[in-house]
Amino acid sequence: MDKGSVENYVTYGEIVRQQSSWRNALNSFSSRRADILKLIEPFRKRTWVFSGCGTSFYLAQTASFLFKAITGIATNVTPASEILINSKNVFNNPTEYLLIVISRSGKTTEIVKAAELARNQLNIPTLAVSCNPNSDMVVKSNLKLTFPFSQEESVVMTGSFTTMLLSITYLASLISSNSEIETNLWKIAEFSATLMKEYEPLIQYIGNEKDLLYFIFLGQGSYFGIANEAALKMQEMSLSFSQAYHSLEYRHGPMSTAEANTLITLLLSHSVEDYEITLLKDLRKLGAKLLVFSSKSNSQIIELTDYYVKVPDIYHDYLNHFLYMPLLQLLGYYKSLAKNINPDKPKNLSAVVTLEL
Ligand code: F1P
Repeated sequence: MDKGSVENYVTYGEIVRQQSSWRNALNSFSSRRADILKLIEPFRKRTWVFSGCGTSFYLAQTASFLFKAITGIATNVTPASEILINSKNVFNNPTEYLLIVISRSGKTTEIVKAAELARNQLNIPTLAVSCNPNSDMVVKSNLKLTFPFSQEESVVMTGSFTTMLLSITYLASLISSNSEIETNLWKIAEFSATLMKEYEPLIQYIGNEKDLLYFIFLGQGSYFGIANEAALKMQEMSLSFSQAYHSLEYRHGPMSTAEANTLITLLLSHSVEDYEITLLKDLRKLGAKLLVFSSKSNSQIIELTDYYVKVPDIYHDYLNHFLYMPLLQLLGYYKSLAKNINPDKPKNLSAVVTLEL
């Protein structure tokens, strides 16, 4: 497939423009820095419960883990549907909560209803994170974290995922006065754009591998949400069978289905790398193809894997997500093109999923 037709899809444009969305968001936040901090101040002692649906739920998983790691504030994570169906279990102790409602559109039924339930019946304030500042979910929320964003036309969420994650990470850096993370957030766009150019040919090559039919994504900690989101991108765009697990969980049963047609993508973290290298050795024996994302140059990893994406070793487990995710989105994208599927029009999906209640 020639480059011209590759770039014809809306989804592609939205994947490659995301770094400029991050810069726009940071510019906007930095001009409101003091105001944002002032608004958040009264909620520091609460448990922050991150919630969303689909991509926004996987974002909540990553954000919940990262936010706690950066700020030390207690967090929890739940799909919005659980707040509707099992609210007593989600909010199950006398702790004071803040509910963080995440939604690109601000219109998905479950998250809109969860926010209403929290505010109106449980007396729990909400912080809305969204790409649509005019949505009811945002307008009615007690607190808002919004930013300038050219709305995505594509059904699948790409730049919206990373830009909302960046917003939450920025907020965490402000709350914890972590100037290193804040400074690095400004640099990450350039690194990510460079990395995308460097590795896009490899990702396209893997996407074109006709024999690869099944896709597994593995990650620990904050990378688990990224693994889930990578699996969802692969499903939505290329209609391929894909799953995600906590990396070491994969050995406890799921690996029995691995075969030569399987691509296992391992998102390596700093903190548990020794365990993960042992895992890699086990995965090597399965006969599947391996793709590893890592921020360390490790000859052992290189020997053990088929494909290797090496990201700069400066951001560690706080910011590597912004280097991994755009390439993982491209993997789903290129697989869809290889299967002659239109990535802009996922089967059975619409840009906003609503429930008739
Ligand atoms: C969430 C969501 C996405 C999905 C599709 C439809 O929307 O379900 O996860 O990929 O785009 O919408 P939102 O609540 O973030 O707008």
